[in-house]
This record gives sequence, C-alpha cells and structure tokens, in this order.
Amino acid sequence: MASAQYNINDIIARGMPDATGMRVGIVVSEWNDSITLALTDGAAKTLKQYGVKEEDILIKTVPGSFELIYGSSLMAQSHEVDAVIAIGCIIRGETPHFDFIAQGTTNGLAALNAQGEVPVIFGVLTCSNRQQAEERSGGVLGNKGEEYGATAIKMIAYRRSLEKK
Ligand code: DLZ
Repeated sequence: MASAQYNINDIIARGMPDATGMRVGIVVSEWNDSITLALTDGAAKTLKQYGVKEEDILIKTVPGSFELIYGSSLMAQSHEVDAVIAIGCIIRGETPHFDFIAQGTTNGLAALNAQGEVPVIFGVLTCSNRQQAEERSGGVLGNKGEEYGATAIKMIAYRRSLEKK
C-alpha cells in the first residue's frame, strides 16, 4: 500500500530543481482509470509547477498495470522524454491474482529502471481496497501523483548532475 506518512511536502522540503526544459512521459493504465487519471493530473500539475511546459509532457495510455512495463520501455527508448512516470492502480479486494500482477509490474518496472535509458518512476498504487486508492488520488491523503511528478524532476536533475559537461 502507498505510504500515508510521507508526502509531497517532504519531497519539496528537501529542495526542488528547476524543471525548465525537461520532457516527461507519463504512461497511464486504463484499469481503475478514475484513480489513474487523477494521479496523472497530480503528476502533470507538479511538473508544470516547477517549469515543465505542457507540450513537453507526453501522456500515453495502456490497458492495465502489467502493460506499463512494455509501454514505459518503448517510451524510454524513444528519446522523446527525459523520464517516464508509470501510473497504475491495483486493488487487492477486486483482483484475485493481485499478487501476481502487483509483483510482475513492480519487477518489470524495476528492471526497466535499472537499464538506465531514462529514470522510470514507480507510480503504481497497490491498495487493499478502493477507498485507500481514492484517499491517495486526491482524497484525504492528498494526491500521490504530485509525488511522482516531483520525483521525476529530481531524477532528471540527478542524471544531469552526472553528465560530462
Ligand atoms: C486483469 C487485471 C485485474 C484483475 N486487476 C487489475 C488491477 O486491479 N489493476 C490493473 O492495473 N490491472 C488489472 N488487471 C489487468 C492487468 O494489468 C493486465 O492488463 C492484463 O492481465 C492483461 O495483460
């Protein structure tokens, strides 16, 4: 389950880089789209807040969280973006094979991230029930999408800090 304790304010409090000129791809799962679209809005809002231009945010959809792996892989290889945010929502109470999908998606995205083409941000909510997902996608616990946007900016800045001048 996504953490309720740590939030966007903790990320911002540690300092945010200027995101001007950054290009960010968002791959969104259509499964549970009332949740994933709200997370996408949160991510885009934060990206724009720190300087990413609307036209530099590339949003593509895939059918379910498991397809985030392939969708993010293609986007990472496209060289059109500096980071990819993979957004999904898997709900245990509504998904008999929750553990397989959640673990497969997590492992796939982790492997992709380690390849290092561009940073891949893990934006998949894994919740026990729909209420928990709603609380984290614009409800009482805020919008985790904002954290995904801020994390993408920080990871692009991290990569740039290591590039030869
Ligand atoms: C099949 C399935 C189920 C039961 N539950 C979810 C879910 O809660 N969240 C989600 O993003 N996707 C789910 N899926 C779809 C799988 O991610 C995938 O799209 C299909 O298994 C086809 O590969």
